[in-house]
Amino acid sequence: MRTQPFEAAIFDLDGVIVDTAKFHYQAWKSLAGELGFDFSERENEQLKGVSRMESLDLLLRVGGITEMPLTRREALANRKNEWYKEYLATLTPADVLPGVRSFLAHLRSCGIRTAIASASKNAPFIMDQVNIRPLFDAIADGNSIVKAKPDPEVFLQAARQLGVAPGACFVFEGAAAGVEGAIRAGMRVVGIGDGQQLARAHLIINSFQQLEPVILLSQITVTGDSGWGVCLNEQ
Ligand code: B16
Repeated sequence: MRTQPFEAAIFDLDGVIVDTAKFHYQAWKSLAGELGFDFSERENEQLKGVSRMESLDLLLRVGGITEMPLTRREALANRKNEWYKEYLATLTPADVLPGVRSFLAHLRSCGIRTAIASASKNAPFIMDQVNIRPLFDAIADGNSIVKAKPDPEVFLQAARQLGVAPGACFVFEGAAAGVEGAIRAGMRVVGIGDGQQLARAHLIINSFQQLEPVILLSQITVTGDSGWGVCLNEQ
């Protein structure tokens, strides 16, 4: 059994650092209402981590709308984003999820580099609202990538900015699309949240309060010479 060197931690933003997932849902639900159909929380799960325009297409599919000109779709996506930004404007530093700040501070005190990997174009605004920029060495987000999760681009870009090899990165993800993207990037993934949705993650925890960073990381060991057979340590 061998342990991979661990040099960097890459974090999803929405639903992992701040619970903006609920704001996305409220804004998409309002848009669905205007278009004349209902949109459930279960249906919203598939939108998590994917880009704004792909989210709109998924929403329209729920409403049985398959054909719509691009200009109209862009107008709808902008409308949703305006509502979403109104919610974001209410965020304060107190909205950072429990345990996140101390987890990040602990990692950084151990010399671990940290980055955000988010599909969101609103990531810089959210980070400023809750004042977490000083906790990160790099930001890869929806403004700098072409392909959204589950493509690995955002994770690879974050690792490149940090100057760390993908295999030395841990990703902390709250969405299935992100877990998939991180795996494709050749990184180890800790899923934060629903075990069923995040089943492909190497380890799943409920929140950063659940485990001390050192204990968490000592529990993850990589086995074998090929692939990522991550398992919980016996001891
Ligand atoms: P925006 P993440 C993702 O952020 C969200 O999970 C996803 O629901 C959203 O559609 C996407 O960002 C784009 O966000 O509309 O703000 O550009 O989870 O990758 O941090």
